[in-house]
Amino acid sequence: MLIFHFAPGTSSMAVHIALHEVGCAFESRVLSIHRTETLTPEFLKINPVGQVPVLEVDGRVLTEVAAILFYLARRYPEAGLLPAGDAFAEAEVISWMSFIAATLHPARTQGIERMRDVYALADRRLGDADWAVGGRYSIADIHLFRLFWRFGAKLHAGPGEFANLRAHYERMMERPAVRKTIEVETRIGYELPD
Ligand SMILES: N[C@@H](CCC(=O)N[C@@H](CS)C(=O)NCC(=O)O)C(=O)O
Repeated sequence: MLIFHFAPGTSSMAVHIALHEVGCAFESRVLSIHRTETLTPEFLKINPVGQVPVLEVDGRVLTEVAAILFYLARRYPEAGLLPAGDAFAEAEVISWMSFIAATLHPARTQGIERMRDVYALADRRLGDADWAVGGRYSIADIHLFRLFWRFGAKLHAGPGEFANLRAHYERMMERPAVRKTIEVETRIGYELPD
C-alpha cells in the first residue's frame, strides 16, 4: 500500500507526476502548507522535517523528492524512468537530481541574480537535448520540470533566454502524466510557498 502525502504545486508535484507515470494505485493525503498542516504533531511523527513529499510504503516512510522518484523508478522498471543496465547513465540521473535539490531549488530564496545564474547553468547542462540524460525520458526530467514549472516565471526571461528549459517544459506538458497531475492538483487548489 502506497500513501502519498502532498501539497498541490509544491515539491511533491514531481512525485505525483511519477506516480501517474508508473500507473500504480496509491492513496492521497492532501496537506495545506498555509494551514501549517506539515507542522502538526501527527505529520511531524511521519516526517520530522515537516515537509512534503512523503511516500509511505507498507508503513515505511520515504522522504525527499529524489529518493521517492528513485524508488518508484526502481520498483516499476517497466515505466522506463531510469536508464536500465547503464550504471553511468543512472548516476547521471542522480547527479541531475542532486543538483536540482541542492542548488536549483534553494536558489529561489537567494535573490534574482543567483536564481538566473543557476537556471542558466541548468539550461546549458540540458543543452538542446530532448531529455536530461542520454536522450531518454527519466525521473531527472520530472524533477527538473517541477522547478521550472514553479519558478520559471520568476526568472524574468528575455526573448531567447532559457530556451532549452522552455523547450523541455513544453515537451513535458505533452505527457499525459503531467497533464493529469496538473488537472488533479488544480482541482484541489494550489497554495504556493516560495
Ligand atoms: N529537500 C526536500 C524539499 C521539500 C520541500 O521544500 N517541501 C516544501 C514544499 S516545496 C514543504 O513541504 N514545506 C513545508 C512548509 O513550508 O511548511 C525534497 O526534495 O523533498
